[in-house]
Amino acid sequence: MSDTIVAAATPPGRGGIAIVRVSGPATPQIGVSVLGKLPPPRFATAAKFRAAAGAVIDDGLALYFPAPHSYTGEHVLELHGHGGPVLVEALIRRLLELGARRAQPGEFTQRAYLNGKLDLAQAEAVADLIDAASDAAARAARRSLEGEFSRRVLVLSEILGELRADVEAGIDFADEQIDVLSEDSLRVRLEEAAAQLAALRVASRQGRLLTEGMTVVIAGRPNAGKSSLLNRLAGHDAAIVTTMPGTTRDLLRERIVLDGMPLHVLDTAGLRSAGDDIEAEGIRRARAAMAGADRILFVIDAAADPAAAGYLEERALLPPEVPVTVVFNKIDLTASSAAACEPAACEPAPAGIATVRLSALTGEGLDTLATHLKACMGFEHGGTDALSARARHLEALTRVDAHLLQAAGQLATRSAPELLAEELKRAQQALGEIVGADSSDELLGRIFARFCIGK
Ligand SMILES: Nc1nc2c(ncn2[C@@H]2O[C@H](COP(=O)(O)OP(=O)(O)OP(=O)(O)O)[C@@H](O)[C@H]2O)c(=O)[nH]1
Ligand SMILES: [Mg+2]
Repeated sequence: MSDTIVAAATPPGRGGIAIVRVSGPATPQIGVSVLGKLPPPRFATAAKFRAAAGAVIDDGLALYFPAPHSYTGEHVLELHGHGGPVLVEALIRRLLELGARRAQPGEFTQRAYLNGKLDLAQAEAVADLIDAASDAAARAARRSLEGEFSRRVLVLSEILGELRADVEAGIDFADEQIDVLSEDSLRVRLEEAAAQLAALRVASRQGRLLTEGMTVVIAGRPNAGKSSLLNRLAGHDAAIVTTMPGTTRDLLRERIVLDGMPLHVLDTAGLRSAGDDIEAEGIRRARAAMAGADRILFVIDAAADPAAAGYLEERALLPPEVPVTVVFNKIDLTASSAAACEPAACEPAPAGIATVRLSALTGEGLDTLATHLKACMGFEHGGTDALSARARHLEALTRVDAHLLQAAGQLATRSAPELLAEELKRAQQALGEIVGADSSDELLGRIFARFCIGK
């Protein structure tokens, strides 16, 4: 089907060893030409890598993996040579001369996917594993790569498939007065599927936070210390801080890695009735940012507003589905510091809301905030349940959820079984997109372009 591709599998630059990898139908001939003969399958064999005229380009180990027992499912040859960029390039040029072409980013993994070695979610997990910025993210990626995510998607799809088959059988035998929709077992099975979906969504949402990073929006009244908190988290003066309320007008984004945990932190304009059009636009942007956040840090000036009235007034206007942590800032100005704060002596925390007390000025309490954010991401437990997942997976799962809700509604109102079957079918299709049951070239292009060359 395909060309034979070549790329360095190790990163560019100097190193102990560099690995050049070849995959495709012409691999055996290319191997013979460059090595003299093919090494026995899967045995590391010392060899000289030769130019056309017989001169030695480099020497090292050669490994041959005949199809289909290789990473890509094709014939693969790995040449392990000395880790010098000039040697690597000379070797690649020699392999190009023998008929290979340079691989595109992710092309080895794309071939593994096309040859059925991995499904799409697993292929994406390969990239997540390579990009993992923390142990927890790496563990989540490994679990997805091993197929746990895909397995759970497929199990769910099977359950829905069986349900649909039963509903459709009911349609076919409608003459015989079997009222499928009245059957309690259908409802129970649908509920069971919905419960499995809910668990899968939790695990993958957590995985996405670990790999793509949690988006945290800092919001609150003017002058509460939002920009000071951003600067403290970023470790540099990203935002302008002044004593004047209304200093921040626009959104400010910082990408921060907190103990290996990726965070996208957004500073926003203080929420109040705007003084002018610029501020009004800033506040509109602040609200839009909050709606797209994984968590809102609502900053309170603990000295000026110990009862968090600013939050309580604003509460009804915050996006209802986004969790909030109320951050009492400026505790250096209050009598009780974070450490000395007895729960009973603290300001009454708004009921049911997580609170953290800190001083953006002195840095006190920042570690508590970090621990809190890590706990929110499931980072503390090493993300033991997390499955690395992408935004596109979550979006598909959300659609599955919507179809199951529709299906449950149809079951409850005993509407036409055809409608119920259709919802189940659409739910299954959305699940299929995750593992790549029928994925478009455009989607594949987008996914694999994000890989490094040589993977
Ligand atoms: N004492 C003390 N002052 C602080 C603390 N955090 C911020 N400030 C001061 O509070 C004032 C406002 O801080 P900013 O960070 O600009 O507040 P903001 O919430 O971004 O304000 P706007 O952008 O106007 O909405 C500045 O004078 C800061 O130095 C703190 O923890 N302790
Ligand atoms: Mg500000």
